[in-house]
Amino acid sequence: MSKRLELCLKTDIGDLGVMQLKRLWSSILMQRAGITLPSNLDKHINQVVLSALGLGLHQTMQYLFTNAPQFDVFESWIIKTCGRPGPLIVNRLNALVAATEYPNNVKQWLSDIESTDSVFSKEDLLHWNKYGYVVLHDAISESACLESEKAIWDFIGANPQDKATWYNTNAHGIMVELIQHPVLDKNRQSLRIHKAFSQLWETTDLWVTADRCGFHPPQSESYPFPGPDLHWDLDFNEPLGFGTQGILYLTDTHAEQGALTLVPGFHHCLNDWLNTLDAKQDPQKQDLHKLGSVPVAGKAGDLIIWHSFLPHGSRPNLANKPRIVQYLNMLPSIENMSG
Ligand SMILES: O=C(O)CCC(=O)C(=O)O
Repeated sequence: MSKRLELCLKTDIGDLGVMQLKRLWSSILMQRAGITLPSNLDKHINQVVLSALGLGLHQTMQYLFTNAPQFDVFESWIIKTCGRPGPLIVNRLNALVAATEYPNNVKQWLSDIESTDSVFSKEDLLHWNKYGYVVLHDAISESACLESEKAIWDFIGANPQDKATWYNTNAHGIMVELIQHPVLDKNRQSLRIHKAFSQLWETTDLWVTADRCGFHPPQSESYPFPGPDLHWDLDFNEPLGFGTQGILYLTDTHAEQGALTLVPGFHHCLNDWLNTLDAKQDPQKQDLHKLGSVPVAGKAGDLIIWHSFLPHGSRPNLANKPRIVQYLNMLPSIENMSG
């Protein structure tokens, strides 16, 4: 094997000084060359590193698989795509990877978040426990909603006043591959949102993901609902641990405007329900609406966070305006494997 195709150490670094990044790069190039590695190798920490840098998972995989760059070229691509990571991020990531104590600036930052007021009330948390989802109102300001919405219209090259431009955009189904944008980053850095997730995860030591956006125009005869319908983003061949997912409505969203749809309370039933299926029945291919799906309407600025055990998806948009969203989630530093 050439030197280039060896799995790097987690402590190997390049110009950005970020541990684990070179190992991630080497593992992808090895897989590209047909070398089999354990399917879950470094899965969680790799996701944390990419999130910390502000890179999408799919975006990065696609770049590496297509270009098979040298490591220094990969780092230049990162700088061009989302900028050079600041010292707080690099220090925090490296302490995590090396399993050393966080430096004081990181500890102080986390403790400042810890000491801010709760954003979810007792009732909100009871709702979360019972139904497996909760809505954070005013997660971002009205102006942030408007700016984010505009960024999405501009990216897809469509005009809010001209319905004819809402279709045949560069969206993939209802997904828009816009990840790096100052206003989207600002939303991701919201203290209120960080506090919300930390109340659910019971830790402030979380990393915000760099997710894409969504543009979901009304369906028509020539544009049927492209999905996604109810599903899980879980790998049922692996042990299932607690996880969250989130969607930030950037415009008011009515129930029948393609609202997020989920099966409330199913986080309490998933394991028992899976045990009722025989080995040939794929959980993802069952009639999940029969389990009791409901749409969750919301206002611009509402962030809906749900337990990843809930079947969830969008629904047909029967209104006359598109649904416009930013996907936004947080991950813990250390993977939590208790359901
Ligand atoms: O866009 C939606 O309403 C559903 C999102 C979804 O299915 C997902 O995040 O996995």
